[in-house]
Amino acid sequence: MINRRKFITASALLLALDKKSIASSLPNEVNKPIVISTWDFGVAANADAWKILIKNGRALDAVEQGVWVPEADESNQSVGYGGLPDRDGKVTLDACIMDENGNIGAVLALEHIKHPISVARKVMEKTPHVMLAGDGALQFALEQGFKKENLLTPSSEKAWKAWLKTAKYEPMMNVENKLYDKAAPQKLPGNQYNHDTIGMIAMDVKGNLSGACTTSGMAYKLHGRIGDSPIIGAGLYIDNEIGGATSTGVGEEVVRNVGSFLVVELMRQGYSPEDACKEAVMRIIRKKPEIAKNIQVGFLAMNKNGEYGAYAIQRGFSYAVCDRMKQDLVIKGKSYY
Ligand code: SD4
Repeated sequence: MINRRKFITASALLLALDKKSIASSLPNEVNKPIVISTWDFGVAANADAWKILIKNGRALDAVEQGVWVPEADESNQSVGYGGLPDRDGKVTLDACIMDENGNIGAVLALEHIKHPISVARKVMEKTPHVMLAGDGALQFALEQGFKKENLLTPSSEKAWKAWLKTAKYEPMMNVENKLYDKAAPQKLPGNQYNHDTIGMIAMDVKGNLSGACTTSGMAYKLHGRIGDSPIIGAGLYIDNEIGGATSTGVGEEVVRNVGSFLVVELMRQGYSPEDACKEAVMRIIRKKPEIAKNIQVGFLAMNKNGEYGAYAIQRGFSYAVCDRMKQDLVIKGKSYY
């Protein structure tokens, strides 16, 4: 008679072997499709991206459609329609997009167009250029059939007018327990809820990566100021062999360090997504510790296996993940402080 314990051990072994062989024969040892994006509001954006990914759609279409959600959301005062204006009361939008073939498109300081990400895609697909700025970007958008709209909502206008009373430019970031009041951002002094770009990275069923990044930038910035978000390599970078990265926070520090490109290159050297994000954050801190103490910068990254991670200077950075396992996962990113 077969000893019961031996039998159990043997079946457990078989089971383990079986799982292993099943896993290695499955095409999705790689966690795909998958989409990740910055901040809690990424959940809603990911949900729209997922609708495309789950139907075997292209990652590029998924990221474009995904970031449409915060771009159109009037209550979101840091992306697209309803974004907080610059110090002259103008809503100027920055966005970029990058596909699996290294194609890129960006718009900088674009006014009056609700979905700058789609204009960025048109720049990528319909022009020999990679970036269009200001009036030229608007002219191009109108030629492409985009509608001219007023993007300054009454609540953003009110916040700007309140800010004008002191007109102090003090970018305060999403620091946990200090300023973050999602329920009523307009209640913050001078409306300092002036952050929260959406950066999104997706991998489709074919294993191709694309990314999008879109923002109204730092609230009450100088007219014409450009942050990291529309700058390929700074606010976003995709390398279809390695992975992708995106950033949020004070763009000047990200641009100085070519942050997203750095994160991808670190992953190329074997860093995990989280470690790569951490090292990029540490560069910022090491170079300018006095500045870094008082600002927020966060990086989010994904590699070709569908592994992801993030790291920020300050607490309070979160990101959203949507894959076959879970569709509305929000993860608190680790941070230096
Ligand atoms: C910028 N990086 O314009 C953007 C703003 C941002 O979270 O991400 N805030 O510098």
